[in-house]
Amino acid sequence: MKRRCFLRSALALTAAPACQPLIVRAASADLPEISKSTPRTFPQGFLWGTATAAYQVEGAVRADGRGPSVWDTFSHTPGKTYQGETADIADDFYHLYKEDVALMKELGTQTFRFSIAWPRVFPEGTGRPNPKGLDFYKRLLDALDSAGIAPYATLFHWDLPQALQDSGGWTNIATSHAFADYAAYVASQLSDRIQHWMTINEFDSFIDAGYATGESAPGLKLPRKDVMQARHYAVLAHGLAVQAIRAAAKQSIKVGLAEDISGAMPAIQDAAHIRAAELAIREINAQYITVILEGRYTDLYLRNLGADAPHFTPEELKVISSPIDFLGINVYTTQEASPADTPEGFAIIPRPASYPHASSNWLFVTPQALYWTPKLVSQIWGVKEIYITENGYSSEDILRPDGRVLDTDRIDYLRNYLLELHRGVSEGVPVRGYFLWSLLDNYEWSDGFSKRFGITYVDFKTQKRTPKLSYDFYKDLIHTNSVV
Ligand code: GBH
Repeated sequence: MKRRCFLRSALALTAAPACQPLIVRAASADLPEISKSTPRTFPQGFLWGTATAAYQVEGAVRADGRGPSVWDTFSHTPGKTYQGETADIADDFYHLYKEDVALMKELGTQTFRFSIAWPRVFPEGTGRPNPKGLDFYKRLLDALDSAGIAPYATLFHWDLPQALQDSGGWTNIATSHAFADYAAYVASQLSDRIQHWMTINEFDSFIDAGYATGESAPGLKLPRKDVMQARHYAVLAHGLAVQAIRAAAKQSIKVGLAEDISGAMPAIQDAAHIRAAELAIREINAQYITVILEGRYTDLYLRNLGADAPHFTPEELKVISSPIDFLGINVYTTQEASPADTPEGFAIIPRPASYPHASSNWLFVTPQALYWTPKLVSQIWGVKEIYITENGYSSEDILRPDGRVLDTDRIDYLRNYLLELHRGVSEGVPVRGYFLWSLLDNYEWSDGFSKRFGITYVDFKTQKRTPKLSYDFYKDLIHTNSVV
């Protein structure tokens, strides 16, 4: 490509026709020698996928007997979400799933992570199942099957049936048992077609944000003691569901969960900082992944909580730590740890104000998170099978008059993160697959539609899908199984 052409189009976004080649994807055979000579190739069989969640994409909130969830209530309450936006329609994935599976097929992904909406299957949370609700997932599985894409299903991605919230939601142990019953039922119906199951997605986002800060559904601000108990009932629900899924399964299946582990990485790479990051990960996640993998709350966690510590029994801790087959971790960002002369033995370094972030201001750009988080997790707990169940970037995407979305910042983010993932995998960190969040722009919870995470642009008025430049980037990456 001629340099003059590059400069001209870099200066003026509306490229002159002579510069068209700039945005035409090169066939891999045309790649310059330098790329060919330095491919960072992933192991054969490494799985590439995309991820979504029911409430964020499905829409059709009243179709076929679906009951209301806490997110319907929350998003319809004035002042709770960006411009009062709800996911009543979202991406209308409920009706357009075939088109979206075709997008996955074209992309070349081998896997798809989605969630099953509890209120579609049990509109009241418990009681009589609603076969029509489950039928949607059967249709989706049919479409995935014909496209040769393996399903990875999450049973709970924050859409708690409102009826359960009305009797206390996660502050009531009955919800943990209701979740296990729901999990058993779905596994009995779909385990012949789904091999990989995740119980729960990201505890912090529906417990701490839902019951303590009130930023997420159900939007409560309860006393600390109640929130600590809710945390305990949520991990208990996970453990009960692990057992229930295994008992109900019709074939040999694998059970795990998807957790946004609060990451920590060494601020600089020396032994003392690496040790500090290990201590930090274990302690900051004491209430969730640590108790799940160790079967006990850390002393420090219980001590710091004092009278607000949760009530629990040894039997419950056994259930919570039921063996899992794989660990899914959602990796967006991380924090830097350094050694400290305190009981914790580590300190988290406050972020400088100039720290770069995505369109979502919590999403600090830390490519090394994809190296350190899985590496430290496998080091601390000896986890043998890890999936990156989410990683992605919100960008101020613009649909240009020529119909393209040139999301170069997302490409840069993905390339840098995946180079770090490659570094870890090459060293033997047992990551088996990666799910990009997300296939589609979708309903970003309390941020409504204002934050776009997709590699496919969605016009929420017309439901038209437009693959972004990052879709082409990911497609090439999957085809070559390498980051270049
Ligand atoms: C995931 O959560 C979700 O699983 C997914 O549904 C979501 O769409 C996606 O990522 C993108 O957000 O207290 O201001 O620092 C992301 C995890 C979101 C958890 C932001 C922590 C912190 C907000 N996080 N949140 S803040």
